[in-house]
Amino acid sequence: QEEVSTFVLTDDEVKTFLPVRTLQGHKGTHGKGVLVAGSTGMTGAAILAGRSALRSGIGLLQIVTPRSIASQMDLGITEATIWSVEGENTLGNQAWPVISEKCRTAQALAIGPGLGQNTDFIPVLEEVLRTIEFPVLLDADALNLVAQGPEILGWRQGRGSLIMTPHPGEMARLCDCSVQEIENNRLEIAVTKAVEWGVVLVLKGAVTVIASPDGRAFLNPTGNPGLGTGGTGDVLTGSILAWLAQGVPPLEAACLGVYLHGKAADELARDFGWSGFTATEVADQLVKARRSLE
Ligand code: NPW
Ligand code: AMP
Ligand code: MG
Repeated sequence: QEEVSTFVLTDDEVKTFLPVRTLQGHKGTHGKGVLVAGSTGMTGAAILAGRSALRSGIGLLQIVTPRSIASQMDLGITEATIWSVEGENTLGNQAWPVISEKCRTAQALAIGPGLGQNTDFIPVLEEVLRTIEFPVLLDADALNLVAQGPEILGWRQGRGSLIMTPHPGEMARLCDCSVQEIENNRLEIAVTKAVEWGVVLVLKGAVTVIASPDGRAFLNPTGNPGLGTGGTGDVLTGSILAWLAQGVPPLEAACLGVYLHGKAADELARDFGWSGFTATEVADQLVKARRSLE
């Protein structure tokens, strides 16, 4: 059995991943990201991811969401533009033309928070994997749809990079095994799958593992059990999307997102302890967590 090279993230290392701003920078140079998220009953997941992307400094955010929740999204996230897709309460194959159009001028794409699991969306995921040349992040229900046929990940080979952010439940579905098997062998499974699928794999949990397709693994020392509350994973997705859009390379963007997300929660824990802060507060704290590294 080969030994895995592991590294523990530190303030000093992670701060070197932060993008540098110039005096001339504007919303056009601070990164344009597309977020595909939300369905009836899960508007919150899309709003949380969007809010977090803004708190992580994205220049322009475009959200693709079903018509059924578009007006709620418009009110729930003032700064983003909302692009609605006709059809059901959950995005299906009609989403592709809208996503493809919005991606023409973007630098990063994230799909999944509160997406729902309409199997008509699977062909859209195939198109995304096959044709989008910049970094793509898959989370939540996008991962649950991939789990129905993980061979579609093969479409990505030789194209832009792919980042996946499963929690242990989603990872168990992707690997067709139990949550216990994942938890008993987190590091090795994360690295094996990152290499096999050729992706940056973020296996979330009490010590999140960020595994690189080259076989290295980074362990995240920040964060606390207060993060065990609805919506915090959606916040992580929005933050990584923003770092990708700002031009941070995929592995570094994943490390930066995970580290700052945990650091934000640790700062909240100073006031509140390990419970009772919300995903919205974690998103809003991200900006101070970043500031503390500069
Ligand atoms: P168990 O119970 O231990 O066997 P799901 P979801 C496991 C959206 N959201 N360690 C655990 O399994 C998301 O974006 C919307 C160990 C648990 O039962 C998705 O689109 C919100 N096990 C959708 O909801 C706010 C762990 O996984 C199961 C684990 C469904 O996502 C909430 C749960 O996972 C939510 O973000 C851990 N650390 N973590 C909104 N306001 O709109 C998870 N598990 O079934 O994939 O459900 O994560 O809630
Ligand atoms: P999700 O299940 O997708 O909402 O994601 C939950 C988020 O909370 C992930 O970023 C996890 O790493 C984080 N998290 C959950 N429980 C803990 C814990 N006990 N310690 C540190 N982070 C946690
Ligand atoms: Mg989640």
